[in-house]
Amino acid sequence: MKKHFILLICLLVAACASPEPETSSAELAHSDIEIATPVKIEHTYALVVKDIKNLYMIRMFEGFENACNTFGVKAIFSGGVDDTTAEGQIKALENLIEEKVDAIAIAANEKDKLSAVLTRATEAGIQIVSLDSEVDVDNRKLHVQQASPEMIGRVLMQAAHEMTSGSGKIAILTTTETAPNQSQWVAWMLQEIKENPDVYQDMPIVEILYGLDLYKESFDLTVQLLETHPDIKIIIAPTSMGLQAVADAIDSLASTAQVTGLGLPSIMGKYVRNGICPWFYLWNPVDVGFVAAYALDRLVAGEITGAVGEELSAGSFGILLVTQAQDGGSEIVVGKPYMFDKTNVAIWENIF
Ligand code: RAM
Repeated sequence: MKKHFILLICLLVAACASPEPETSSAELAHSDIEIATPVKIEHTYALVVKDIKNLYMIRMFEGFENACNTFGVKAIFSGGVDDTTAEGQIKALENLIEEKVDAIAIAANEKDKLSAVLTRATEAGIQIVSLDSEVDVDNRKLHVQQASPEMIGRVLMQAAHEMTSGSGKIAILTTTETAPNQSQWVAWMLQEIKENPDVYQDMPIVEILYGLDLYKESFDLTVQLLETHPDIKIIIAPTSMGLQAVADAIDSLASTAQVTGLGLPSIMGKYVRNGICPWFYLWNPVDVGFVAAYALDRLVAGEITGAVGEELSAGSFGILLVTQAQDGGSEIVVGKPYMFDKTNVAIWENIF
C-alpha cells in the first residue's frame, strides 16, 4: 500500500514539475477533458402569511429570511394582500407548488379551506410546517407555536379585570371566528370567565366584534361600538392590527375606554405612554419566523420528522423540543408572552 502511495506522490510531483507543452487554443478546443461546472443546488423556502401588508407578518419574515441566509437558501414571502381570507393564501400556495419550492411555513387564516392545496403540496414533496396560526395536523409536519393559547387567553382576560378593577362593560375585537389562533385565544378568554364567575360577574361582555385582522374594518367597528356603548371600559384585541385600530379609534373619539391585547411595541408605545393602553402582550415574531425556517431546513435535511420527542437544533436559538399539541399533532413552543408597559415599552419599540 505504502509503495503505491509513494508512486502516486511521485507521479503527482512529476506532473506538476515538468513544463506542459504549450497547448494551442485549437488543441484546447478539442480537449476531451470535461471540466465539471459546480452545480449549486439552491433550495427555496417560502413563508406564507395571513396578509403580507401586516407588520407583524413582515417581522416574522425578517426572522425567517435571516435563518435562510445562514443556510444559503432563497427565502420567499407570500400570502394574502390586504386579504385575510383563505382564497388569498390558496392562490399563493398554488404558485409555490408550481415554482417547486422545497418547503413552506404557513400562518393560516382558515385551516379547513387550506387542506386540499396543502395536501397537493405535500404530495409534490414539499415539507410543510405551520407557525403562529396552525393548519390541520394532517397538513403539517409540526406547528411552531409562539406561546400557549391557554396562557394567552387567560392572561388577556385577567389583564382586563385588573384594568377595570373587576367592574365595567368590556368587549372583544378579534379577527374572524375561524382564525385558528384567535379562535383559541378567545375561547380561553371565555373559559377564564366561565371558571371564575364571581371574579368577572361585574364585567359583562357587550360585544365580540370581527375586524378580519384588517385595520379599516377594525377601526370602523370600534367607532360603532363606542358610539353604541360610550361607557365601555375595556376592549380586548388579540390581534396586532386590531389593537392598533382600537387604540386609534379611542384616541380619535377621545373616548374614556381603554384597550389591551396583543400588539407590536413599535406601534403601541405611544398608547402605553398616554394611558389608552395601560399594558399589552406579545412574543417576538422575528423569533417565530426564525425557528420555523430552522424547522423546515432540518426537515428538508431529513434530520427531524416532526415527531413528538425530537429535538430541533435552531442555531442561535438553541435546542427546542417537539411536544404534543392541543390538536393531537406536534408543535414547538417558542416561548411565553412578554408584558409591555411604561417600564419597558421604550426598549422594545426599536426591536419589533
Ligand atoms: C395579527 C395576526 C397574527 C397574530 C397577531 C397577534 O398580526 O392575527 O396571526 O399572532 O396579530
